[in-house]
Amino acid sequence: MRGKFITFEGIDGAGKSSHVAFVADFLRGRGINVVATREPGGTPLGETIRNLVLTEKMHGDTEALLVFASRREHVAAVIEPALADSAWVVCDRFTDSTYAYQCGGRGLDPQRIAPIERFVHGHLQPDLTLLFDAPIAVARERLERGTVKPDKFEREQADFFARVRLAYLNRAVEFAERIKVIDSAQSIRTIRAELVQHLEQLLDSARA
Ligand code: Z5A
Repeated sequence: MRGKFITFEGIDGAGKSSHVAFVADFLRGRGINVVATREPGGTPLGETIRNLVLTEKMHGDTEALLVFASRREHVAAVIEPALADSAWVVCDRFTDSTYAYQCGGRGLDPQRIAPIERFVHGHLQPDLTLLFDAPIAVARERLERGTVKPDKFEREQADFFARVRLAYLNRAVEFAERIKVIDSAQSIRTIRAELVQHLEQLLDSARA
């Protein structure tokens, strides 16, 4: 049976990456073969593109095309083969990030992105997207606590993140069946309990 595709989304510092390993371990505990990966990245070529996107100044269109180039390689080399092999794929960011960051944040017209999305993965959409949502101030405070040097996106101003957050929340309304909004200002323990509920539902649907 084909595996399931779960994606994690949210503004920088919302806390999504903290939960990727938890979700992967939970599913492994249920006997599922899990591939945990990320975007941009997930392949050697994708990681090279990630480095460019996170460090180089570039036009918003170039940024969008690069993340989709990384994604095309990722879908072909990692995601599709894993799903076909019955593994579940847990992916830190996917195309919702492009609509949120490049369209919401940078102002690209989503109608220009949609044909590229169809070209790159028209046949594939996540089965479940966990959107970690927190007020900008909470996310900023968490990022500032970290010791890693901020990347190009993390150096953006609060209004950029406000637009990214709004774009995410609008997509959650548009794709309410797929995108589940998690209030990530809550404690990690409370969030994990909520994640387990969503995963149990997906496991039920996989068994049905
Ligand atoms: N990007 C794009 O522009 N277009 C695209 O199509 C794609 C990506 C795919 C890299 O992503 C960048 O690529 C991204 C957008 C762009 N922007 N940036 N930067 P990334 O996922 O690698 O980068 P990130 O969003 O900055 O991820 P992150 O650093 O892993 O942050 P996070 O996942 O939101 O948070 P975290 O690391 O899990 O947690 C941050 C801190 O908060 C950490 O100390 C935790 O211990 C703490 N934390 C987390 N949750 C809690 C709770 N609930 N309570 C208290 N403290 C918490």
